[in-house]
Amino acid sequence: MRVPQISMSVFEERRKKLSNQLRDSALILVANPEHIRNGDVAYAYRQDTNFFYLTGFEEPNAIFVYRPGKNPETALFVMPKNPDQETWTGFRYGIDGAKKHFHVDAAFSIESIRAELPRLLADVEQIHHTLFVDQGFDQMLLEIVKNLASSRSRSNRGHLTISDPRSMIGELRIRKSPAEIDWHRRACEASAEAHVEVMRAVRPGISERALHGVFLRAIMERGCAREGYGAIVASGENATTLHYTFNDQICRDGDLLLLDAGGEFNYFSGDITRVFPVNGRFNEAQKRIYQKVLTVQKDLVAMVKPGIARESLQKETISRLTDVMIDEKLLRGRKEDLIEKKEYLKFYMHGVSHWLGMDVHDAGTTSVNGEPRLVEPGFVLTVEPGLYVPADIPGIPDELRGIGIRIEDDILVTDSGNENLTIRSPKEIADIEAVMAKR
Ligand SMILES: [Mn+2]
Repeated sequence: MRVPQISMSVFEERRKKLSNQLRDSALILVANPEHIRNGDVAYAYRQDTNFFYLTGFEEPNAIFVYRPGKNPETALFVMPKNPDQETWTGFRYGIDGAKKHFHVDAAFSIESIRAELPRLLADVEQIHHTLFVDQGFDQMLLEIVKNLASSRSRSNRGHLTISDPRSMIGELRIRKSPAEIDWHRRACEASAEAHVEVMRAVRPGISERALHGVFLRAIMERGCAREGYGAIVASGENATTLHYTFNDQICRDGDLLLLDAGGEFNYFSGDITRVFPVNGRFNEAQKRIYQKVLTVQKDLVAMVKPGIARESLQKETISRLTDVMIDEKLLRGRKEDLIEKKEYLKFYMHGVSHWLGMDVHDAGTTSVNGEPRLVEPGFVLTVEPGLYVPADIPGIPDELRGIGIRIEDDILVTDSGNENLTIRSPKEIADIEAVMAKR
Protein backbone atom coordinates (compact mmCIF):
# COMPACT_ATOMS: atom_id res chain seq x y z
CA MET A 1 0.00 0.00 0.00
CA ARG A 2 1.24 3.46 -0.89
CA VAL A 3 -0.21 6.93 -0.49
CA PRO A 4 0.79 10.12 -2.31
CA GLN A 5 3.49 12.10 -0.49
CA ILE A 6 2.26 15.52 -1.62
CA SER A 7 -1.16 17.00 -0.82
CA MET A 8 -3.51 16.77 -3.81
CA SER A 9 -4.46 20.42 -3.34
CA VAL A 10 -1.06 21.27 -4.89
CA PHE A 11 -2.01 19.57 -8.14
CA GLU A 12 -5.59 20.86 -8.07
CA GLU A 13 -4.32 24.43 -7.70
CA ARG A 14 -1.90 24.02 -10.57
CA ARG A 15 -4.71 22.70 -12.78
CA LYS A 16 -6.96 25.56 -11.78
CA LYS A 17 -4.36 28.04 -12.98
CA LEU A 18 -4.66 26.51 -16.47
CA SER A 19 -8.44 26.39 -16.52
CA ASN A 20 -9.06 29.72 -18.25
CA GLN A 21 -6.68 28.91 -21.08
CA LEU A 22 -8.28 25.50 -21.52
CA ARG A 23 -11.93 26.60 -21.89
CA ASP A 24 -13.66 24.30 -24.40
CA SER A 25 -10.40 22.37 -24.70
CA ALA A 26 -9.04 19.04 -23.59
CA LEU A 27 -5.50 18.76 -22.31
CA ILE A 28 -4.15 15.24 -22.81
CA LEU A 29 -1.00 14.16 -21.00
CA VAL A 30 0.60 10.78 -21.58
CA ALA A 31 2.76 9.20 -18.86
CA ASN A 32 6.39 8.54 -19.65
CA PRO A 33 6.80 5.14 -21.27
CA GLU A 34 8.95 2.53 -19.57
CA HIS A 35 12.15 1.64 -21.41
CA ILE A 36 13.91 -1.70 -21.40
CA ARG A 37 17.51 -1.49 -20.29
CA ASN A 38 18.51 -5.11 -20.99
CA GLY A 39 16.71 -8.42 -20.91
CA ASP A 40 13.73 -7.94 -18.62
CA VAL A 41 15.27 -5.02 -16.71
CA ALA A 42 13.74 -1.58 -17.19
CA TYR A 43 15.52 1.76 -16.78
CA ALA A 44 14.71 3.41 -13.46
CA TYR A 45 11.31 4.99 -13.98
CA ARG A 46 10.58 8.67 -13.56
CA GLN A 47 7.27 10.21 -14.49
CA ASP A 48 7.03 12.81 -17.26
CA THR A 49 7.43 16.19 -15.59
CA ASN A 50 4.24 17.81 -16.88
CA PHE A 51 2.25 14.67 -16.11
CA PHE A 52 3.49 14.69 -12.53
CA TYR A 53 3.13 18.46 -12.25
CA LEU A 54 -0.59 18.30 -12.95
CA THR A 55 -1.54 14.91 -11.43
CA GLY A 56 1.01 13.74 -8.84
CA PHE A 57 0.62 10.26 -10.38
CA GLU A 58 3.88 8.35 -10.77
CA GLU A 59 2.94 5.15 -12.60
CA PRO A 60 3.66 4.43 -16.28
CA ASN A 61 0.88 3.37 -18.72
CA ALA A 62 -1.35 6.25 -17.70
CA ILE A 63 -3.16 9.07 -19.52
CA PHE A 64 -4.65 12.18 -18.01
CA VAL A 65 -7.41 14.23 -19.65
CA TYR A 66 -8.35 17.64 -18.30
CA ARG A 67 -11.41 19.50 -19.58
CA PRO A 68 -12.15 22.53 -17.41
CA GLY A 69 -15.87 23.23 -17.11
CA LYS A 70 -16.93 19.86 -18.56
CA ASN A 71 -18.15 16.76 -16.84
CA PRO A 72 -16.03 14.87 -16.01
CA GLU A 73 -13.48 17.65 -15.71
CA THR A 74 -10.58 15.33 -14.90
CA ALA A 75 -10.13 11.74 -16.06
CA LEU A 76 -7.21 9.45 -15.31
CA PHE A 77 -6.57 6.22 -17.21
CA VAL A 78 -4.38 3.83 -15.25
CA MET A 79 -3.22 0.23 -15.05
CA PRO A 80 -5.92 -1.77 -13.25
CA LYS A 81 -5.09 -3.68 -10.07
CA ASN A 82 -3.50 -7.05 -10.75
CA PRO A 83 -2.39 -8.89 -7.61
CA ASP A 84 -0.35 -11.45 -9.56
CA GLN A 85 1.67 -8.82 -11.40
CA GLU A 86 1.90 -6.57 -8.37
CA THR A 87 3.65 -9.39 -6.54
CA TRP A 88 6.43 -8.98 -9.08
CA THR A 89 6.46 -5.30 -10.02
CA GLY A 90 4.96 -3.62 -6.98
CA PHE A 91 1.90 -1.77 -5.85
CA ARG A 92 -0.46 -0.09 -8.29
CA TYR A 93 -3.20 2.31 -7.28
CA GLY A 94 -5.63 0.79 -9.76
CA ILE A 95 -8.85 2.43 -10.88
CA ASP A 96 -10.48 2.92 -7.47
CA GLY A 97 -7.20 3.98 -5.88
CA ALA A 98 -6.56 6.53 -8.63
CA LYS A 99 -9.97 8.09 -8.10
CA LYS A 100 -9.69 8.05 -4.33
CA HIS A 101 -6.13 9.33 -3.88
CA PHE A 102 -5.64 11.61 -6.89
CA HIS A 103 -8.87 13.59 -6.68
CA VAL A 104 -10.02 13.06 -10.25
CA ASP A 105 -13.66 13.00 -11.33
CA ALA A 106 -13.32 9.77 -13.29
CA ALA A 107 -10.81 6.94 -13.44
CA PHE A 108 -10.67 4.21 -16.06
CA SER A 109 -8.52 1.29 -17.02
CA ILE A 110 -5.87 2.27 -19.56
CA GLU A 111 -7.28 -0.63 -21.60
CA SER A 112 -10.45 1.39 -22.22
CA ILE A 113 -8.77 4.52 -23.57
CA ARG A 114 -9.82 3.80 -27.16
CA ALA A 115 -13.46 3.42 -26.09
CA GLU A 116 -13.62 6.36 -23.68
CA LEU A 117 -11.46 9.06 -25.27
CA PRO A 118 -13.82 9.87 -28.20
CA ARG A 119 -16.54 10.69 -25.68
CA LEU A 120 -14.16 13.01 -23.78
CA LEU A 121 -13.21 14.80 -26.99
CA ALA A 122 -16.71 15.05 -28.50
CA ASP A 123 -17.63 18.31 -26.78
CA VAL A 124 -14.36 20.25 -26.99
CA GLU A 125 -13.10 22.64 -29.66
CA GLN A 126 -9.39 22.08 -29.28
CA ILE A 127 -6.90 19.46 -28.08
CA HIS A 128 -3.66 20.25 -26.26
CA HIS A 129 -1.27 17.36 -26.60
CA THR A 130 2.46 16.92 -27.18
CA LEU A 131 2.92 14.83 -30.31
CA PHE A 132 5.83 12.48 -31.06
CA VAL A 133 6.41 11.26 -27.51
CA ASP A 134 4.19 8.17 -27.82
CA GLN A 135 3.53 7.68 -31.50
CA GLY A 136 1.23 4.71 -30.90
CA PHE A 137 -1.02 6.98 -28.89
CA ASP A 138 -0.70 9.76 -31.50
CA GLN A 139 -1.94 7.40 -34.19
CA MET A 140 -5.00 6.49 -32.12
CA LEU A 141 -5.66 10.15 -31.34
CA LEU A 142 -5.52 11.12 -35.02
CA GLU A 143 -8.04 8.38 -35.85
CA ILE A 144 -10.36 9.67 -33.15
CA VAL A 145 -10.01 13.23 -34.46
CA LYS A 146 -10.83 12.02 -37.96
CA ASN A 147 -13.90 10.09 -36.79
CA LEU A 148 -15.11 13.05 -34.75
CA ALA A 149 -14.94 15.30 -37.81
CA SER A 150 -17.03 12.89 -39.84
CA SER A 151 -19.59 12.65 -37.06
CA ARG A 152 -20.27 16.35 -37.42
CA SER A 153 -19.80 16.59 -41.16
CA ARG A 154 -22.54 19.14 -41.96
CA SER A 155 -21.46 21.54 -39.24
CA ASN A 156 -18.78 23.08 -41.48
CA ARG A 157 -16.29 22.77 -38.71
CA GLY A 158 -12.84 21.40 -39.45
CA HIS A 159 -10.79 18.94 -37.50
CA LEU A 160 -10.06 19.64 -33.91
CA THR A 161 -6.69 21.35 -33.81
CA ILE A 162 -3.93 19.80 -31.75
CA SER A 163 -1.58 22.28 -30.13
CA ASP A 164 1.47 21.59 -27.98
CA PRO A 165 0.77 22.52 -24.34
CA ARG A 166 4.39 22.69 -23.25
CA SER A 167 4.86 26.44 -23.52
CA MET A 168 1.54 27.05 -21.74
CA ILE A 169 2.49 24.75 -18.85
CA GLY A 170 6.00 26.20 -18.90
CA GLU A 171 4.52 29.62 -18.13
CA LEU A 172 3.16 28.14 -14.92
CA ARG A 173 6.23 26.17 -14.00
CA ILE A 174 8.58 29.13 -14.36
CA ARG A 175 6.75 30.95 -11.54
CA LYS A 176 7.16 28.95 -8.36
CA SER A 177 4.79 28.94 -5.42
CA PRO A 178 6.13 29.20 -1.86
CA ALA A 179 5.68 25.43 -1.40
CA GLU A 180 7.52 24.75 -4.64
CA ILE A 181 10.33 27.05 -3.57
CA ASP A 182 10.60 25.08 -0.31
CA TRP A 183 10.99 21.81 -2.22
CA HIS A 184 13.43 23.37 -4.63
CA ARG A 185 15.40 24.72 -1.70
CA ARG A 186 15.56 21.20 -0.23
CA ALA A 187 16.90 19.85 -3.52
CA CYS A 188 19.50 22.60 -3.74
CA GLU A 189 20.62 22.30 -0.12
CA ALA A 190 20.88 18.51 -0.29
CA SER A 191 22.92 18.90 -3.48
CA ALA A 192 25.19 21.50 -1.87
CA GLU A 193 25.82 19.32 1.17
CA ALA A 194 26.48 16.32 -1.07
CA HIS A 195 29.13 18.35 -2.89
CA VAL A 196 30.84 18.90 0.44
CA GLU A 197 30.75 15.13 1.09
CA VAL A 198 32.56 14.58 -2.20
CA MET A 199 35.14 17.25 -1.30
CA ARG A 200 35.77 15.28 1.86
CA ALA A 201 36.07 11.97 0.02
CA VAL A 202 38.33 12.87 -2.89
CA ARG A 203 42.01 11.92 -2.74
CA PRO A 204 44.65 10.76 -5.22
CA GLY A 205 43.85 7.23 -6.38
CA ILE A 206 40.10 7.28 -5.81
CA SER A 207 37.93 6.71 -8.87
CA GLU A 208 35.44 9.17 -10.29
CA ARG A 209 32.93 6.32 -9.98
CA ALA A 210 33.45 6.00 -6.23
CA LEU A 211 32.95 9.75 -5.85
CA HIS A 212 29.72 9.50 -7.84
CA GLY A 213 28.63 6.90 -5.29
CA VAL A 214 29.48 9.26 -2.44
CA PHE A 215 27.32 11.93 -4.06
CA LEU A 216 24.38 9.56 -4.61
CA ARG A 217 24.48 8.35 -1.04
CA ALA A 218 24.60 11.91 0.26
CA ILE A 219 21.59 13.16 -1.71
CA MET A 220 19.54 10.05 -0.91
CA GLU A 221 20.34 10.36 2.78
CA ARG A 222 18.83 13.82 2.50
CA GLY A 223 15.56 12.62 0.98
CA CYS A 224 16.26 12.96 -2.73
CA ALA A 225 14.71 10.22 -4.84
CA ARG A 226 17.41 10.35 -7.49
CA GLU A 227 19.70 12.70 -9.35
CA GLY A 228 18.20 15.49 -11.43
CA TYR A 229 20.57 14.50 -14.25
CA GLY A 230 23.53 12.21 -14.69
CA ALA A 231 26.41 13.56 -12.63
CA ILE A 232 29.57 14.81 -14.31
CA VAL A 233 32.50 13.63 -12.19
CA ALA A 234 35.43 14.83 -14.24
CA SER A 235 39.01 14.72 -13.01
CA GLY A 236 41.91 16.36 -14.81
CA GLU A 237 41.37 17.11 -18.46
CA ASN A 238 38.04 15.24 -18.47
CA ALA A 239 36.71 18.53 -17.12
CA THR A 240 37.22 20.09 -20.54
CA THR A 241 34.47 17.81 -21.91
CA LEU A 242 31.29 19.70 -21.05
CA HIS A 243 29.00 16.70 -20.60
CA TYR A 244 31.56 14.10 -19.56
CA THR A 245 29.62 11.23 -17.99
CA PHE A 246 31.90 8.19 -18.27
CA ASN A 247 33.06 8.88 -14.70
CA ASP A 248 35.41 5.92 -14.86
CA GLN A 249 38.89 7.39 -14.44
CA ILE A 250 41.18 7.54 -11.43
CA CYS A 251 41.73 10.92 -9.76
CA ARG A 252 45.40 11.92 -9.87
CA ASP A 253 47.52 13.94 -7.49
CA GLY A 254 47.85 17.50 -8.77
CA ASP A 255 44.67 17.43 -10.86
CA LEU A 256 41.44 19.30 -10.27
CA LEU A 257 38.08 17.56 -10.03
CA LEU A 258 35.03 19.13 -11.64
CA LEU A 259 31.77 17.90 -10.10
CA ASP A 260 28.52 18.95 -11.80
CA ALA A 261 25.74 17.15 -9.95
CA GLY A 262 22.34 17.73 -8.40
CA GLY A 263 19.76 15.79 -6.45
CA GLU A 264 16.01 15.75 -7.12
CA PHE A 265 13.53 16.31 -4.30
CA ASN A 266 9.79 16.16 -5.02
CA TYR A 267 10.70 16.41 -8.69
CA PHE A 268 12.72 19.63 -8.19
CA SER A 269 16.36 19.51 -9.16
CA GLY A 270 19.54 21.08 -7.84
CA ASP A 271 22.31 21.82 -10.35
CA ILE A 272 25.68 22.69 -8.88
CA THR A 273 29.19 22.69 -10.27
CA ARG A 274 32.24 22.92 -8.07
CA VAL A 275 35.92 22.48 -8.90
CA PHE A 276 38.39 21.41 -6.25
CA PRO A 277 41.89 19.93 -6.07
CA VAL A 278 42.20 16.14 -5.79
CA ASN A 279 44.98 16.50 -3.20
CA GLY A 280 43.28 19.29 -1.23
CA ARG A 281 45.50 22.19 -2.35
CA PHE A 282 45.24 24.28 -5.54
CA ASN A 283 48.60 24.83 -7.25
CA GLU A 284 49.53 28.39 -8.25
CA ALA A 285 48.25 28.26 -11.84
CA GLN A 286 45.03 26.50 -10.78
CA LYS A 287 44.51 29.02 -8.02
CA ARG A 288 45.02 31.98 -10.34
CA ILE A 289 42.65 30.88 -13.08
CA TYR A 290 40.06 29.51 -10.64
CA GLN A 291 40.00 32.81 -8.76
CA LYS A 292 39.44 34.73 -12.00
CA VAL A 293 36.45 32.58 -12.98
CA LEU A 294 35.11 32.79 -9.42
CA THR A 295 35.26 36.58 -9.45
CA VAL A 296 33.29 36.64 -12.71
CA GLN A 297 30.77 34.17 -11.26
CA LYS A 298 30.20 36.18 -8.10
CA ASP A 299 29.76 39.41 -10.07
CA LEU A 300 27.22 37.67 -12.33
CA VAL A 301 25.28 36.34 -9.34
CA ALA A 302 25.15 39.88 -7.96
CA MET A 303 23.53 41.06 -11.23
CA VAL A 304 20.52 38.72 -10.81
CA LYS A 305 17.43 40.66 -9.79
CA PRO A 306 13.93 41.27 -11.12
CA GLY A 307 14.01 42.90 -14.55
CA ILE A 308 17.31 41.54 -15.81
CA ALA A 309 17.43 39.33 -18.93
CA ARG A 310 19.56 36.19 -19.07
CA GLU A 311 20.95 37.66 -22.28
CA SER A 312 22.59 40.44 -20.24
CA LEU A 313 24.32 37.83 -18.10
CA GLN A 314 25.57 36.11 -21.24
CA LYS A 315 27.00 39.33 -22.70
CA GLU A 316 28.73 40.16 -19.44
CA THR A 317 30.15 36.64 -19.24
CA ILE A 318 31.60 36.79 -22.74
CA SER A 319 33.15 40.19 -22.05
CA ARG A 320 34.65 39.23 -18.71
CA LEU A 321 35.88 35.78 -19.75
CA THR A 322 37.47 37.23 -22.88
CA ASP A 323 39.42 39.55 -20.55
CA VAL A 324 40.57 36.50 -18.60
CA MET A 325 41.60 34.70 -21.79
CA ILE A 326 43.68 37.68 -22.92
CA ASP A 327 45.15 38.05 -19.45
CA GLU A 328 46.12 34.38 -19.35
CA LYS A 329 47.60 34.45 -22.89
CA LEU A 330 45.02 32.01 -24.19
CA LEU A 331 43.96 34.58 -26.80
CA ARG A 332 45.89 37.40 -28.43
CA GLY A 333 44.45 40.49 -30.05
CA ARG A 334 41.98 43.30 -29.43
CA LYS A 335 39.12 42.32 -27.14
CA GLU A 336 36.46 43.73 -29.49
CA ASP A 337 37.84 41.73 -32.43
CA LEU A 338 38.08 38.53 -30.39
CA ILE A 339 34.44 38.88 -29.33
CA GLU A 340 33.34 39.84 -32.83
CA LYS A 341 35.03 36.74 -34.27
CA LYS A 342 33.78 34.59 -31.39
CA GLU A 343 37.33 33.48 -30.59
CA TYR A 344 36.28 32.99 -26.97
CA LEU A 345 34.32 29.91 -28.07
CA LYS A 346 37.61 28.00 -28.02
CA PHE A 347 37.58 28.18 -24.23
CA TYR A 348 34.00 29.05 -23.26
CA MET A 349 31.23 27.60 -25.39
CA HIS A 350 28.01 27.27 -23.41
CA GLY A 351 25.22 29.41 -22.00
CA VAL A 352 25.92 30.96 -18.63
CA SER A 353 22.42 30.36 -17.30
CA HIS A 354 19.28 28.31 -17.71
CA TRP A 355 15.98 28.09 -15.91
CA LEU A 356 16.05 25.51 -13.15
CA GLY A 357 13.08 23.63 -11.72
CA MET A 358 11.52 20.22 -12.19
CA ASP A 359 13.66 19.69 -15.27
CA VAL A 360 17.29 20.62 -14.88
CA HIS A 361 17.03 22.75 -18.02
CA ASP A 362 13.59 23.84 -17.03
CA ALA A 363 10.45 24.78 -18.93
CA GLY A 364 9.64 28.39 -19.72
CA THR A 365 10.61 30.20 -22.91
CA THR A 366 13.66 32.47 -23.02
CA SER A 367 11.82 35.17 -24.93
CA VAL A 368 8.34 36.64 -24.72
CA ASN A 369 6.76 38.29 -27.78
CA GLY A 370 10.14 38.34 -29.47
CA GLU A 371 11.84 40.14 -26.58
CA PRO A 372 14.25 38.54 -24.09
CA ARG A 373 12.30 37.44 -21.02
CA LEU A 374 13.01 39.51 -17.93
CA VAL A 375 13.36 37.54 -14.72
CA GLU A 376 10.72 37.85 -12.01
CA PRO A 377 10.59 37.06 -8.30
CA GLY A 378 10.04 33.30 -7.91
CA PHE A 379 12.16 32.34 -10.93
CA VAL A 380 15.15 30.08 -10.30
CA LEU A 381 18.10 30.16 -12.66
CA THR A 382 21.66 28.92 -12.71
CA VAL A 383 24.76 31.09 -13.02
CA GLU A 384 27.64 29.04 -14.38
CA PRO A 385 30.54 30.65 -16.21
CA GLY A 386 33.30 28.26 -17.25
CA LEU A 387 36.72 28.18 -18.83
CA TYR A 388 38.01 25.04 -20.53
CA VAL A 389 41.57 24.74 -21.79
CA PRO A 390 42.04 21.75 -24.09
CA ALA A 391 45.27 19.84 -23.47
CA ASP A 392 46.28 19.63 -27.10
CA ILE A 393 46.00 23.00 -28.82
CA PRO A 394 49.17 24.88 -29.75
CA GLY A 395 50.26 28.29 -28.57
CA ILE A 396 48.92 28.35 -25.01
CA PRO A 397 50.72 28.30 -21.65
CA ASP A 398 51.55 24.72 -20.65
CA GLU A 399 50.52 25.25 -17.04
CA LEU A 400 46.87 25.75 -18.11
CA ARG A 401 46.58 22.73 -20.39
CA GLY A 402 43.79 20.34 -19.46
CA ILE A 403 42.24 22.61 -16.85
CA GLY A 404 38.45 22.91 -16.89
CA ILE A 405 36.72 25.30 -14.50
CA ARG A 406 33.00 25.80 -14.10
CA ILE A 407 31.38 27.31 -11.04
CA GLU A 408 27.61 27.02 -10.84
CA ASP A 409 25.06 28.11 -8.27
CA ASP A 410 21.25 28.01 -8.22
CA ILE A 411 19.77 31.47 -7.77
CA LEU A 412 16.26 32.28 -6.61
CA VAL A 413 15.04 35.69 -7.75
CA THR A 414 13.49 37.63 -4.87
CA ASP A 415 11.66 40.97 -4.72
CA SER A 416 14.83 42.80 -3.75
CA GLY A 417 17.45 40.81 -5.65
CA ASN A 418 18.31 37.16 -5.21
CA GLU A 419 19.06 34.34 -2.84
CA ASN A 420 21.76 31.77 -3.54
CA LEU A 421 20.17 28.38 -2.81
CA THR A 422 23.46 26.50 -3.08
CA ILE A 423 25.63 28.66 -0.84
CA ARG A 424 26.25 25.70 1.50
CA SER A 425 28.74 24.35 -0.97
CA PRO A 426 31.96 26.36 -0.56
CA LYS A 427 33.53 28.00 -3.60
CA GLU A 428 36.15 30.35 -2.15
CA ILE A 429 39.61 28.80 -2.41
CA ALA A 430 40.26 29.19 1.32
CA ASP A 431 36.90 27.64 2.21
CA ILE A 432 37.38 24.67 -0.11
CA GLU A 433 40.89 24.03 1.19
CA ALA A 434 39.63 24.32 4.77
CA VAL A 435 36.93 21.67 4.17
CA MET A 436 39.47 19.42 2.49
CA ALA A 437 42.08 19.91 5.21
CA LYS A 438 39.70 18.26 7.68
CA ARG A 439 39.62 14.97 5.77
MN1 LIG B 1 23.51 23.86 -15.15
